[in-house]
Amino acid sequence: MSTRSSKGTKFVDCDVLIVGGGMAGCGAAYEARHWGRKLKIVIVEKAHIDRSGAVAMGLSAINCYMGMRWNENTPEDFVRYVRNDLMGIAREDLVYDIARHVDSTVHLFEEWGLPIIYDKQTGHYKREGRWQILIHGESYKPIVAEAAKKSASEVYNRIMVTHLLRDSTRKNRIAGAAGFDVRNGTFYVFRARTVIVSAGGATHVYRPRAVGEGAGRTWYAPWSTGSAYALVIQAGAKMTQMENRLVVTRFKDGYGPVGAWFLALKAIATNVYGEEYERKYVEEQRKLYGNYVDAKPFPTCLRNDAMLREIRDGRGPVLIHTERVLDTREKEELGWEDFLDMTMSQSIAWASLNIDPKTTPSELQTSEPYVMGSHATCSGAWASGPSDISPPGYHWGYNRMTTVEGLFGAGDTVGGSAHKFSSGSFTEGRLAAKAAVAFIEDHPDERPEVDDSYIRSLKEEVFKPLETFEVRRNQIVAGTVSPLYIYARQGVVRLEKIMDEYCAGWGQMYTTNEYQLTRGLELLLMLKVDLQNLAAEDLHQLQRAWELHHRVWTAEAVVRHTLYRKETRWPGYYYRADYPKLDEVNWHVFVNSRYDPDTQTWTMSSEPVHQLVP
Ligand code: SFD
Ligand code: AMP
Repeated sequence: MSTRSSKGTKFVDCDVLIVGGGMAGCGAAYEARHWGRKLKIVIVEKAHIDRSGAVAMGLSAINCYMGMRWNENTPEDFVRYVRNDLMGIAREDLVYDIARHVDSTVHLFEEWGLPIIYDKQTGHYKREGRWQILIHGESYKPIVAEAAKKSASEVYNRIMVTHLLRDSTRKNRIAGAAGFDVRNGTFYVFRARTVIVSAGGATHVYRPRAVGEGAGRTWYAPWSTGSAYALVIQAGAKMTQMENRLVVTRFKDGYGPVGAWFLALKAIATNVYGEEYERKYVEEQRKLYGNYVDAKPFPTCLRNDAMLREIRDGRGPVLIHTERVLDTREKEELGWEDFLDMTMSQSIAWASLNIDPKTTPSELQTSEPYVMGSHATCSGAWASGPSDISPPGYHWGYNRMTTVEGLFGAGDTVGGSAHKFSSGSFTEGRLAAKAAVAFIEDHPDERPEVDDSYIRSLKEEVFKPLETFEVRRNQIVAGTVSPLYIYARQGVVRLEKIMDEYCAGWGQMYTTNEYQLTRGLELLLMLKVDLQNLAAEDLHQLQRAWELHHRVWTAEAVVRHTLYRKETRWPGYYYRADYPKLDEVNWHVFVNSRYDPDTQTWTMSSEPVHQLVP
């Protein structure tokens, strides 16, 4: 190995390893310490835990709060909401489990110093909508991280985890994780008795609306790179709902979220002729997608669908009438703070485009697809549910354990249960950690077994892009063009093009068919071959290279799932043009997949959807 890649190797042994110190990871550390007072709990985070993950910039609302102490909602109400919003398909055991615990999480946040806004008249938290409460959330992440730092035995910042470690003696048992320090290139091997993956969702799998110099601007964090999915897939965990990618309606160009505007400020959206369009297509939608059109609130994907119909018919852009609702100082402040706390780019877009929201409506636009398990979609690992409520098939011993023994997930990592948001993700981290501690107590003598030869070959693989650059750089044709290698940036652009054009990106109005998906999969597999020739000129580019690997694994799962589900279940997220209807008879099921790391083959299956709440 060259001098560039031959930095030292550090070994860390621990009981609970948390991969990703975002919302779910912080929740996991906090709860693991509560139940496992003497355990060694380690967080490994690729950025810095104080400002990492989707909440790095702050948030202006907590979107999952029941309000049970004021009898505002019950967990059953929440399950019905999530089920309807997901067009009938939800792991109700997982959703219920979050709902019954999430309020206690929010109360902890308040105790730790997060300013939550109160309604002066009721004395309750001020509601944005039925499930959402308003916060002054610029410092949300550092506040939550402080509790996690106090709970963890050690926090390793700036270490990107590239691989999970499988136990060398017990098949299907996790043994830890490996990665590298993005600042000094040290190779890290974490040997762990249990691993909780909480590494967030995925952006830049699809071509973003913002390109060129604006490419870093996406709604979900550009540093959410699909690690959660790639890591657990390659460890052999079963996945679910990877086809259920998220398309969100956002303020154009700045990607400002719409929730506060629709729910708290009661803004309306119209087509360019001033016509309200949201319910205009209900009867046509009913013919295609059934009685889900009667759900209240109107499902997120159907709202997107109505908007896309307007745009397809040339009545776009759709406009949100901010100018009709900012009639008091208080409302104006709420509107600006919504973006300044959470999506500053939107305020900057307004300023730079000469838009004053008090006088001018703003254009709305549907985003590029993201892969997530915590917003209005639920891609991720197929996880065991809680023993008291999960029916057979949904429960195999430990809450939030994947199908790999000792490997748990939380937040965006876990599939089947949408609408967790920040508070639900933290809560799910807590649930996973409690179960991980129980797993350790039930297996007191099990220690991870990892072969030295496995570690050596992994290290070589991780640093290979640096080696490739060093050895082949003299043969550059011009600029960044080389016949012998590709850079991460070139690879990500190629990935985004494939996914946009073949797997229902915005460039195809979110539409695809079997031919396109089959061809898209072929192109992805060719890209995977070329990834063997990724080159990185420094550690920053090495991180980009591994982020690309993770995005490509995520994309492959998305394509395979989309190919398998022969219906259009979530119009507005994507359309299977060859199966344009929702098919309740054959496809009211979860679509699951498993990649077998030993044979390197994928198996697709479907699992029943059990309705638990009437
Ligand atoms: O309105 C590795 N979200 C909102 N949630 C709310 O509750 N209220 C809102 O107002 C929200 N809005 C919103 C939201 C997100 C964003 C980006 C915007 C607006 C602009 C959603 C929540 O933020 C989201 O649901 C949770 O954060 C999900 O939690 P989690 O833990 O699953 O993901 P994370 O927080 O991103 O953390 C992941 C961590 O993993 C690290 N990581 N570490 C080591 N090795 C690797 N290979 C790694 N890969 C990733 C990351 O650095 C990160 O720390 S609204 O628009 O919906
Ligand atoms: P967003 O700002 O789009 O991320 O949404 C924040 C929260 O508000 C999420 O819980 C959304 O499901 C919800 N939401 C946003 N817009 C609407 C709407 N028009 N009707 C009902 N719920 C909405």
